[in-house]
Amino acid sequence: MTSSPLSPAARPWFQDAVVYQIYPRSFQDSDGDGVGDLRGVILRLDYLARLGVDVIWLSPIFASPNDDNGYDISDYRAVMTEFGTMADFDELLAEAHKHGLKIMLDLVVNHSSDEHAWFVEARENPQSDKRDYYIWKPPVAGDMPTHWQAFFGGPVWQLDEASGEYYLHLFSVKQPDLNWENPKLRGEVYDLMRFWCNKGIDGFRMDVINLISKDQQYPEGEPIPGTALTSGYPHFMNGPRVHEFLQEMNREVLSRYDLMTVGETPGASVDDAVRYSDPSRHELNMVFQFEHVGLGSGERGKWTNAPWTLPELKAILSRWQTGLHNRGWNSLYWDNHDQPRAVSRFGNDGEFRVQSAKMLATVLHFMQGTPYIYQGEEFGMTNVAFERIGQYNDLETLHAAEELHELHNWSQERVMAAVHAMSRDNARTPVQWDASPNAGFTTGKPWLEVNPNYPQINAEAAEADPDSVWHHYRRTIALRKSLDVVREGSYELLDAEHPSVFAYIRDDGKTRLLVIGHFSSDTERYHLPADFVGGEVLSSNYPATEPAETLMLQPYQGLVIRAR
Ligand code: ISL
Repeated sequence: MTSSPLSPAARPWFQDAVVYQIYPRSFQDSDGDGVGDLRGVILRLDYLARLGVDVIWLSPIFASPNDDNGYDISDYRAVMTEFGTMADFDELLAEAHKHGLKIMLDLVVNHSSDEHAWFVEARENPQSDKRDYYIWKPPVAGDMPTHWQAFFGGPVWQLDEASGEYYLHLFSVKQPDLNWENPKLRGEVYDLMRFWCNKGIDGFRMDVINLISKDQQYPEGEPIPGTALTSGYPHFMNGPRVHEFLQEMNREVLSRYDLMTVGETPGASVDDAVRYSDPSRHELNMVFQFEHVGLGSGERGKWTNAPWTLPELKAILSRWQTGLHNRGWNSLYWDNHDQPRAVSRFGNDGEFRVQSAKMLATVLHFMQGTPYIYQGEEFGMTNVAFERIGQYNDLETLHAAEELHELHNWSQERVMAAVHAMSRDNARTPVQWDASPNAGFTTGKPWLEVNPNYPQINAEAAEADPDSVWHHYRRTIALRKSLDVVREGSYELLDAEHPSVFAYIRDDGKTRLLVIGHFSSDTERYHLPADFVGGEVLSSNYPATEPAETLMLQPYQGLVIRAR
């Protein structure tokens, strides 16, 4: 790949795009059933256009029994009944395009639902050609083929009594893995992708796409302490044929349309990401890496929620910045539907909620890559702390709460503290649109309770306040687009070991930017590099800061300074 900047015409549009993720179930309900829907998204297109984003990524909208809220698909060519009809989708796509917004769909093809017609037939009739669309294994010495642990707890193998064979499910029992070794199955996937491409969609986010190729030996994994299970990660993450499959998908589908693609790739290293996103390899545009959101993981995975330090966070993000520069392309995110709210996790959602949410936006959006904003992040939505586990919905949370208590003897208090910090439902409480009942999300009973802080924290109030997190996001989006250096420039981390200041320089030979994020509720003296003294402040979350030799950084201050 060339290191010289491409002319604007030759530049792929994904490099200039800002993506906004919608989790449709929690976004906007239009018909009072308590579940967000496609017509609800149409109602909010003006809002998204005002914010200035370019692309909407819709979490799965397809027919699903909702074991995992749409990440278990029973018909890839139908819209989930609760979300509306195909006519609603067509209208949404047309209306989005009129608003200058592109639509990216969520492609979930590592697994389907066990209620998909393919799996129903495969299970009922082992002789059918659908049997081999999934992964079946006979018992080994009367036991399951391996003891790999599923992402949502328990083993990955489920015994099918009728045939005496096990099927593989890396996620829930209701999410059987598809067998990518079977060329006919791959052909089915490419067909369903074409179905949506022919409607005119603009891209795919690909769910756990780096798990589709399994080590065909199915070796046993490393034991997981305190359980009878093992970790199978090395045997299915970035597996032996994954690049071959993606190149085939690219030839068959992606290269034939004007699409943006991002692969979700837990466990991918920088080098893996280069292999996925180097344009000359014809696979994907970019991937979601997991290292920074994995901070604090421990013996019980994310639930361990151990303390992390700023130098660790800086080291990770900086390694991705320099590692992909001129070799691939980064995606930039703090938040999504699987993660706790960024302002609660990386910022301060109490006294400094507004300042820290703005600072986090600044630190992320001036890096090289395509930024992703998760619904509600743009006005600083926070984690929720429901009192009872029964108020939670997410299957991962519910499985974990049970396992941590019953298998690992965690007290209920400890379990609830972990749930409050890490549950995926932190991201899934309904979007807080205004101060009316249920935050304007629904006129009915919301499927998941609204965060009780909605009278203070909501989109309407944020849009009305020029000093809000929302306006900071709007200005940040516009500012980064006006600066070529954000897209093209090199990245240099300053003061790697500084415990509370995240500072880096972007430089494209014409413009030098200094980006500073202060991760602390104290003040801090910080010395500016000489060429930024007297420079121009392009963005700040505090009033008038003069770039003097020594800056007195305010709590959670975020700044962008252009060199003289
Ligand atoms: O959510 C996680 C950690 O809390 C991850 O383990 C997550 O399951 C993993 O990143 C894969 O996520 C994707 O696939 C899952 C689905 O539940 C997630 O919502 C999706 O983003 C299975 O389809």
